[in-house]
Amino acid sequence: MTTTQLFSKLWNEYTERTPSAEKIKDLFTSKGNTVYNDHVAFRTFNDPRVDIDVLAVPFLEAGYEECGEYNFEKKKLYAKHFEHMTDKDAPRVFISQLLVEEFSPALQNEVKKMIDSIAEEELTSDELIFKGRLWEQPSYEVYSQLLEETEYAAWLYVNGFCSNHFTVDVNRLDTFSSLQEVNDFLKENGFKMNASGGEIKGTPEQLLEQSSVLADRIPVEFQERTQEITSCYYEFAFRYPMITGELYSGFIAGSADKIFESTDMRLQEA
Ligand code: OOG
Ligand code: NI
Repeated sequence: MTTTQLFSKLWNEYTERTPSAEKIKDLFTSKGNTVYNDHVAFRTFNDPRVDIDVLAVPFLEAGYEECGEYNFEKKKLYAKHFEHMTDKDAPRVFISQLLVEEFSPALQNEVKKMIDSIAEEELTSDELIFKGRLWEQPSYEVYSQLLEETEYAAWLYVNGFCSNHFTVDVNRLDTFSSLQEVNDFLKENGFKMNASGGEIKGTPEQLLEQSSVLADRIPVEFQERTQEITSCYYEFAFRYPMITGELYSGFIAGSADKIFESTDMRLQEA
């Protein structure tokens, strides 16, 4: 698959689960902007059958290379980011994985059950990123138990493998010149921002400012009952130039730590 095909397939599938993203993109377009993506992100477990390196395969095949790694000690996550070697318009890719062995035996067992139930042909398809949930209908009880230990695992249990957010490249918007302006515009239009750690994460000195809306909610049919659960969210990134004059291209772990919380059900009512 070419890079363009890859991201248009991901976008179609993402906006089905995240109608707010399509609405926000249309709002920007209607104001005269062309919307480019700064990056797209994925979540997974560190089991070698589905880890970062497995999810990265379609991107590596499309011409991406590994560019940075990040550790999240408190959330017990590890992440890598990838960039396209030649196509400067291709979005960065951010993939994180949960360090499963650092959690309770009960959680480790649930994760093992999820991955054990994925069919062999799915595991070897190089297309896990499009597949969503590949295990049995979730149980609300299991979901709640996972949520007590880590929101990340609970979210993955329900949503499976998918792009958990696209990110607007704010530098390339024509009618906005700062992230604050973008946030004000989103709030005027009724969208709720993730305020964990402040609405704008990062500073000009760190060369990257980020914000995101709270994740959409979609009805999930659990074994016990149907319940609304967070799906995915939309992010906004503004990058500053380094001394070389080129825009900073990495991520900031301290900011990412708070961006992860955009899917946290417990922020929704706050
Ligand atoms: C990723 C959160 C981190 C960023 O841009 O720093 C991130 C996630 O929610 O899976 O996207
Ligand atoms: Ni992001």
